Amino acid sequence: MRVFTEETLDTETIVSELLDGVGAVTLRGLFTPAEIAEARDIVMRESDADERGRKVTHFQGNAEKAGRINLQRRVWNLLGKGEIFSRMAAHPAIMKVMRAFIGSEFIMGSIAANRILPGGPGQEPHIDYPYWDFHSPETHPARINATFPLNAQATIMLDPFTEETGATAFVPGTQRELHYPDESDRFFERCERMLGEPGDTVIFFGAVWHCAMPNRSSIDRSAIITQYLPKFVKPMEDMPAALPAEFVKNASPDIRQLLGLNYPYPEVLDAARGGNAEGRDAMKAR
Ligand SMILES: O=C(O)CCC(=O)C(=O)O
Ligand SMILES: [Fe+2]
Repeated sequence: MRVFTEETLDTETIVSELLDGVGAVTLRGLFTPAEIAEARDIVMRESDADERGRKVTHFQGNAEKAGRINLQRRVWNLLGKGEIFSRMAAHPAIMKVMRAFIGSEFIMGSIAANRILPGGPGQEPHIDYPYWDFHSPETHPARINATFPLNAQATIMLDPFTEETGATAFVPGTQRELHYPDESDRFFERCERMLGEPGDTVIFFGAVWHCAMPNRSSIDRSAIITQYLPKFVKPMEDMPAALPAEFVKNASPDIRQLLGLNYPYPEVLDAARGGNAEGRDAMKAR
């Protein structure tokens, strides 16, 4: 995986790496140790309080069957749980990459933490929202494909991501052919790992086959997992509904964009302000 810093950030190369290359890149040095420690403290506190692992999670069917789902815990709605998460979501380097990859008016579909406790289980190999149910391709449009992206993921590591701790596994290049991996794809024989240190940020196209892996170490493995989407894709989390009204009212322009507030549809058009609202002239007036 190629590594970029804010100084060497080259969005053209990153876009082609995500679409035509391995499907993932590392951004290094975006966050200070103090910022990572602050985020980690909140994630640990919130997930310690969820001892039974009662929050909804995804791609954990086997762990649920085995009664081990509490060793992998999610913390949802992070924007409401600390200002640090707004800073992470709207980091200028991440914003720059996302604008180039999924369009300047992109939104955020979800921001959550994924903590895998020592002994915790891995996930089913999968692809991410909105492709996450592509195991049933007939529910998607004819000829849908991955020549252009409908998703981008950012994983901000809060702990060392090693083979032992359960660093995310992925099969390089598999984003090029839109396909939900199955047994015959031999995912676990072919996969590589998204390795890194606390503070490293992996940006990947969610169409690449991937999954969290079991944590065989004695330390926790947590990350902030943010999903970014083109402006017209229905987000996974209803963030404006989950956040306090005050938060939404006082949100910065970048956070407003990420919350989808710049793109007002669906709207009750029968009750909307009259006059012309779309078209080149309307754009100019905005
Ligand atoms: O935590 C990880 O390593 C990956 C999580 C993931 O891919 C997901 O939940 O969709
Ligand atoms: Fe995923």
